Amino acid sequence: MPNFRTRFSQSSEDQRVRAKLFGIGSAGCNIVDGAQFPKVAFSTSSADLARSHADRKVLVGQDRLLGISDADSDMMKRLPSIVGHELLDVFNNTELAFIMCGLGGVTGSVGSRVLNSVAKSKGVAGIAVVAMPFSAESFQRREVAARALGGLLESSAMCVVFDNDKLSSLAPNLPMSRAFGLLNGIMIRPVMDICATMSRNDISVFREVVGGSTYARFGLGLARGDERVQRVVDESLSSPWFDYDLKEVTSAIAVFSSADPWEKEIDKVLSLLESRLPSVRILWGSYADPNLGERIRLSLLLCKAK
Ligand SMILES: Nc1nc2c(ncn2[C@@H]2O[C@H](COP(=O)(O)OP(=O)(O)OP(=O)(O)O)[C@@H](O)[C@H]2O)c(=O)[nH]1
Ligand SMILES: [Mg+2]
Repeated sequence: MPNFRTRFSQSSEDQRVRAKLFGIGSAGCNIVDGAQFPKVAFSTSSADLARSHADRKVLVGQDRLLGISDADSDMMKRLPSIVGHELLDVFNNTELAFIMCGLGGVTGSVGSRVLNSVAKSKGVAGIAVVAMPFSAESFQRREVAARALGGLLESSAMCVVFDNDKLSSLAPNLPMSRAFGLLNGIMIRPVMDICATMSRNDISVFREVVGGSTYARFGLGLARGDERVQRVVDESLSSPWFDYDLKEVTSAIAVFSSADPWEKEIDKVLSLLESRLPSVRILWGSYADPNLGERIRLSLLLCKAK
């Protein structure tokens, strides 16, 4: 099958996709906190919500005033009957829901699946963006995370997975708290880039391109100077999260940005990507980011079958 490019429709600001971020559990609330999008923080712990700057905060628990920091999974499974209307309302005026958390604890692992299912039932495209625990965390956490991931792959339109262990190749010897801060910034990047380029009309093409291969990983390239096109592609494809044969990739979402995007440069980037990703359908977009100065940036989500 030859490569096939599809561009996000270039529409006006008022046609932009209405995206909302959902941070679930302690990690999820941290991940979404800095992002400039409508956001909902959702937790069993009132401490998570107290720290959060989200527009809307949902405390889940039988006693919603006091909050519950030790979530129990039976309670989370009954979530819709407990916070019913609020759980449905949070998806109003939304076409794209980014459901973000660290897997391995109870709140994020169970809550992300529940929210994804509610999004699906409301016809909202749910993109789960999740971190898998470090190996240094307990075996039990990794087991919980692996099970939760299976559920998310079933229920989401796409599930972007960040394995925490791979962070060590990007930033070795970082203390855990700094590593999480770094990861939070990386996890929000594809969200920002998709939202900057995608319009409401693109939801159906997004679903079509991503198709059944809902399992995605992320690579980022940033380059300046001579050969910046070649280097931005090389850097994005050398992401520590692309630790499998690129021949397995079935579709890709590529977002190019620079201070003043230039069609010829974008075309070169796409041609290079196509030469490295045989038989891949690429959904792509571009936008101007004046903060980049002389640099160009490529955000790449590679999708493959589960
Ligand atoms: N990216 C990121 N990951 C984190 C952060 N804090 C913890 N994690 C990861 O996320 C996993 C889940 O941890 P929490 O978010 O604390 O768990 P929770 O969803 O609140 O669940 P419970 O507290 O058990 O109900 C951990 O095992 C870590 O691997 C963070 O600030 N950012
Ligand atoms: Mg927690």
